Amino acid sequence: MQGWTGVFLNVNLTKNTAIPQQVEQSLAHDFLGGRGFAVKMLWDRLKAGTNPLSPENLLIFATGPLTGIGLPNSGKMVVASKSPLTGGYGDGNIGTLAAVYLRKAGYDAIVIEGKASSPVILHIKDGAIDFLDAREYWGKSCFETEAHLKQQFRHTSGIVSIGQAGENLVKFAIVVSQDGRAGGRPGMGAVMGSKKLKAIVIEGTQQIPLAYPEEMRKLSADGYKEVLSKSLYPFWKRQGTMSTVEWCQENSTLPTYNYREGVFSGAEAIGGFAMEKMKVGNRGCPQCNMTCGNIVKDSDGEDAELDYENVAMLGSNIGLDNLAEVSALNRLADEFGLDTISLGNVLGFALEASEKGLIPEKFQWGNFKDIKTLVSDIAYRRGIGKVLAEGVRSAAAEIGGGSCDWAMHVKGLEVSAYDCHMTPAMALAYGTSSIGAHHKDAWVITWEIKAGRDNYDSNKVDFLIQQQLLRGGLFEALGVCRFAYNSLGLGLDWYQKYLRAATGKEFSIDKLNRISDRILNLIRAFWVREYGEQWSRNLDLPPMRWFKESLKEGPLKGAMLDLERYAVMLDTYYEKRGWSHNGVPKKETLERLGLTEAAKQLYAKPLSQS
Ligand code: PTT
Ligand code: SF4
Repeated sequence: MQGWTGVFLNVNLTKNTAIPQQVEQSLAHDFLGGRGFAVKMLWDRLKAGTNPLSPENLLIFATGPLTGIGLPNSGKMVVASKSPLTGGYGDGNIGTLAAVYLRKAGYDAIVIEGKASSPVILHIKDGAIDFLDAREYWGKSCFETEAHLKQQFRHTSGIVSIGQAGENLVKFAIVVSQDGRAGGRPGMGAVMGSKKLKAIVIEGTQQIPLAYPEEMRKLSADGYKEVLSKSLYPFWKRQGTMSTVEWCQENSTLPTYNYREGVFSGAEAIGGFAMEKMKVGNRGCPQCNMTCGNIVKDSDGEDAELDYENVAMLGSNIGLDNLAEVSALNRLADEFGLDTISLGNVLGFALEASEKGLIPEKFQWGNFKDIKTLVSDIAYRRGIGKVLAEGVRSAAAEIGGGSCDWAMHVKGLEVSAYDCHMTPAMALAYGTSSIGAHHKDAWVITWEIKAGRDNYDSNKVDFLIQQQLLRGGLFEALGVCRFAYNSLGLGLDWYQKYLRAATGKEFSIDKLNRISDRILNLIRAFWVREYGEQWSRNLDLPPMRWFKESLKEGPLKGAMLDLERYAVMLDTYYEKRGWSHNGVPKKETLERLGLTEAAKQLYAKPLSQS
């Protein structure tokens, strides 16, 4: 099969087995790769109701047909599982040499089940698979683990690992690579920890099968040149995603004091231009010439990586306006393997709970020393850290006092770094995202602000769906980073050309949209299957704070979302997706997309379509 290696590696950590599985061509053509492969495996192989931290759960690393073939931004893969944080479908996208070497080792994906009896490292070198004793690594940070493994396995290996947070089953533990690439927000690191899998080391020496290798070489060289020629390139290299701090501040969308406000008095001090003064270098994913990770010296004098989400969540959202200290928290999160977005949320939640007297601990906004200690307490599940390690949904259920209104999550996944008091389409993007409140599937906020903020019209729904198909569907399946497309303006036709050279097949936009629609519908079906009787359209609501408490500061003072208008927008969204009033894909929708097995299972017993 051209474009794909055509092989998945099925690993069982209980039995110490690794068995290659041939992939049918139809699976590759219908689901492309990445998220598509992941959800298909989870749907087909995971029994509904499986405990996410049990040996039976699957942990999947899946590449796409463009991963690792030398194209711009092609060092990415998806890490997916049933999420211990949300109980639904969970995944993340990580840039790492491990993605490149996985393909060169001859695999499109690794599907891991079981649980090792003691800590283990999975070592893949082409067809040779080893399970190595990892007891000496258990308890070490992601940085220490990777540094040691690099010495042992030369520099021609790709490594992903978990830190102490994953080992201690913190529900928002993430998988880390290369000291700052991080993927799997909804607790993929905890799933890895539950399997006692400390790290995966991959070495690969084979050619990835391509339909037109010569054409691909030329396209690749041209693609790199095209990226360099983009007018936004020089500024991107200077700031990466960091200029979003200033943009959010100007537009009252910078999460501040646990999303109470959209503007922060210390925004300038943590913004892109402040970062530039501290910057000592760039870091990023393999096969990328627009690397976006900004390296600065943190308050301990150590290298730390800054991206927008990290800075907003560990800066304005917790009232911290010292960028060197924000960087130190970010580095700590990378070492422990904690997702920075969820971390900034649980910290903001704890600070507010303390302020309101709902917990006995005394915390103050922006108090770096105490917050730093609290981060360690979360990673090691000590004291109040134990409650927070479960995420804000669970913490709110435990402490009560009306805190569920300001526990900022959707379906259990904490909200990314955009305040939505006055951006209903972005709120709907969070509400209907495939993993909970993440911005990956549809970042519609800049478009929405230009289109008019206080309107809930159906053109917003159309734009949202189009973005979900492109970003949440296509780019999560291709195995490439989306930044060249959405931040520098590399046209979609480039990806169609890449796909043709890789697979020998033509992929029209309609065909790609249909594949994306299939993937996103199967993800939704997975959520419905897992939640069963608990499934409800209320799960597609953003946090109540945005409906109940208006902004108190800034140019949008007084603004908040309107629940009734949001509900109408949600109805329109469901209708356009072919979903029921309850947000469930209709039988005919699943069948139209060729998901007949899913339709059969979901509608095996009468299911309310109303
Ligand atoms: C992603 C989420 C993001 S989204 C950020 S910053 W962003 C946070 N980064 C973290 C980090 O760093 N350390 C840490 N301990 N936790 C972190 N959690 C947060 O994770 C990342 C880039 C970014 S930076 C973004 S938007 C784009 N995301 C892509 C995507 O989702 N798909 C795709 N095809 N291409 C993408 N390109 C960009 O990749 P999750 P990375 Mg990430 C320090 O993991 O779970 O998807 O959540 O992968 O290799 O670090 O690249 O302003
Ligand atoms: Fe990775 Fe950034 Fe390059 Fe994308 S632009 S591939 S996230 S370094």
